[in-house]
Amino acid sequence: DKIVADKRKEVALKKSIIPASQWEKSVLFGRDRNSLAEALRKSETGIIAEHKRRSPSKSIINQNINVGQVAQGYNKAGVCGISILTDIKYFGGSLEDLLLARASVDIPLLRKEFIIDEYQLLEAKAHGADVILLIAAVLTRIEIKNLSELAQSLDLDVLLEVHNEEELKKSTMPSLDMLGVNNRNLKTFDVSLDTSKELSQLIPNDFVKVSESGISSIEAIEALKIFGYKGFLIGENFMKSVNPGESAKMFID
Ligand code: IGP
Repeated sequence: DKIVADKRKEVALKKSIIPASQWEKSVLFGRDRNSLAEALRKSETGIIAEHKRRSPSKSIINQNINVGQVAQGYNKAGVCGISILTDIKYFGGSLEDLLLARASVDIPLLRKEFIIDEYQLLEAKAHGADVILLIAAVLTRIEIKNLSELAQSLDLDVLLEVHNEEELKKSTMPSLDMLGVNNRNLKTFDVSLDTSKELSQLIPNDFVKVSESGISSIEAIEALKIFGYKGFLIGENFMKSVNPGESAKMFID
């Protein structure tokens, strides 16, 4: 709740400094669709690797590496896509990180952010994102509909994140590409892969299923695949290493 309240203030301030019309101009020159959902459908490994310097649950993870190098390392390892945290206050990320990653690799990039406003979708597109995250816990069904439809019109893939059955029921709709189950409870920070396993059979098959957070072994991925998961979002386990790309490579080779 605190993160979302801060995010609303941040977006209001940004809008007063750089109007949406400014980003709309750069969106005109944006990239064609580069679908993460498609990449995951075709992939055997399905790794989405994350750039995350710190988090509210773990404080500092890795402050000392260059986002461009991390992105290149992940790309070389053969990941399907890269998630870039752009929240400054709680995760130490920025839109500049997204831009720097974009300049370094061509594979799908996810803007990892607490999205509450259409303005952030224009920003995402203008900074080279291919995919946006929508978190069901902080949005109403109508907000999810409006944001996901706008994202689709901008050629952005949509990953919708849920943590329980109620959020899943509320948010299933055709304008989503991927359904992500967050194994971390954002209110208590408890992590359990059982969350993905329990919710898997409730996710309609037309969505690519992604399991997010707390994944730290190949065995865990193999177990999740049995439940129909095609995508695995991994942050901390790679970022805590001095060479995140090398760590990701061990999950792929
Ligand atoms: C990665 P982990 O446990 O591998 O570092 O988790 C990712 O799933 C996590 O960073 C995340 C997240 C979020 C962060 C999932 N959903 C929403 C911020 C906001």
